[in-house]
Amino acid sequence: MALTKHLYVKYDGDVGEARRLASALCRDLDFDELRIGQAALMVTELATNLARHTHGVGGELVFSPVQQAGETGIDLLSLDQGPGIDNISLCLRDGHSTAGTLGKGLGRIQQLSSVFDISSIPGQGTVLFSRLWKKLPPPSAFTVGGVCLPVNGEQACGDAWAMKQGPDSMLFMLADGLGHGPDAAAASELAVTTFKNNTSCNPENLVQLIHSALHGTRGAAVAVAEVSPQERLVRYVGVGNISGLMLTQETTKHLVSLHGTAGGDVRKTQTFTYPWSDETLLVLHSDGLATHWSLKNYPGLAFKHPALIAGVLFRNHQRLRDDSTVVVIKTSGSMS
Ligand SMILES: [Mn+2]
Repeated sequence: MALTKHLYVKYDGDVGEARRLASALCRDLDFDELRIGQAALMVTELATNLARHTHGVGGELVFSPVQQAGETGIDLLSLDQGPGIDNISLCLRDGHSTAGTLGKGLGRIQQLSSVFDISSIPGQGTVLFSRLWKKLPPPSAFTVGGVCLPVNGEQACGDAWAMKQGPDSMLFMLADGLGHGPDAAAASELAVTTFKNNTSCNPENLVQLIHSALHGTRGAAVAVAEVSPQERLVRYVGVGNISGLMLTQETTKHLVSLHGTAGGDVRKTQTFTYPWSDETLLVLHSDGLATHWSLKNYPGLAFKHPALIAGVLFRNHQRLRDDSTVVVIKTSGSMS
C-alpha cells in the first residue's frame, strides 16, 4: 500500500527532499512520467515558497494517495502558519509576477491541478490543496478529503480510514488501533479490509463484523458513518474514542459513540440517525486531534474543499503524541 508522505520545510535544502518524496509516491501509484514531472514541479514551487516566504516559520507538506470510484490520485497539501498572502486572486492570475512573495508559482500549480483550493488568512497562515488524478473519476455528489499520519518517528500509522459506495449512499470508516506503531496499524488495516471486502452496507452490521475480525489483534476504536443524500440522513455507529461531528458554519453536533474497543470489549452497538443537508459537513477524527475546536474561528472555511478543511484542522489541532486522522465529507445536490 502506498504510504502518505509528510515533511517539514524550512530551508532551501529541504526542497529536494520534498520533490523526491512526491515523485516516490507518484511512482508507487504508477503515475506516468509526465504526471510525475508535473507533481515534482508543483511540489518544488510549494516547498520553495515555504522555505523563502514564510518569514522563517516554514511549514509542512503532506502527500496522500486518494481513491474515488476506482480511480487513483494524489493529494498535495501545503500547510503553514506564516504571514499569509495579501491578494490570492492576483497571485493566481496567469503570468502575474509575484517574485519575492508566498504567491510565487500559484497560477502554475492551479493550472496543473485536477482540483485546487487555497485559504490564506493574514497572520494565521496559508493552506493550499491540489489533487492530481491519473484519470478523472466520474462525477460524484460527494467531495471528500482527509489527512492520516503516524505520530513523529513511526513509519506505520495506527489510524486508517476508508470509504465505499452503497446502493444509494456512501459509507465512511475510521479506525484508531490502540496505541501506535505496527500492532496498531495491523488492527486498523484489518478494519479497513473488513469494511471494504464485506458486501454489507449497514453501519451497525459493519461495526460488528469489524469487532469479530479484530479479535486477537490489539483492538481499535472504530466508527462507521453512512451518508444518504436521498434520505437526507446520516446513520452513525461508533465504538470507542472516535470523534464524529456534523457542522455548519454556526452549529456543531457531536455524534454519539458507545464505550468499548472493537476486537476487545463491546457490550453494545447502536445506530444513531441524524438529519443531513448539502450545507452540512461531516468530520470524523481520531484522538490524535484535540477535541475543542470550532469552525467559528475560521471564517469561510466551511465553504472550502474538504481536503483543505482537513488540512487546517490537522495543522492547528494535531496533538503530536499520537497518530492523527481527520476526514471531512460534503455533498452537493448538483454533481461536482
Ligand atoms: Mn489514537
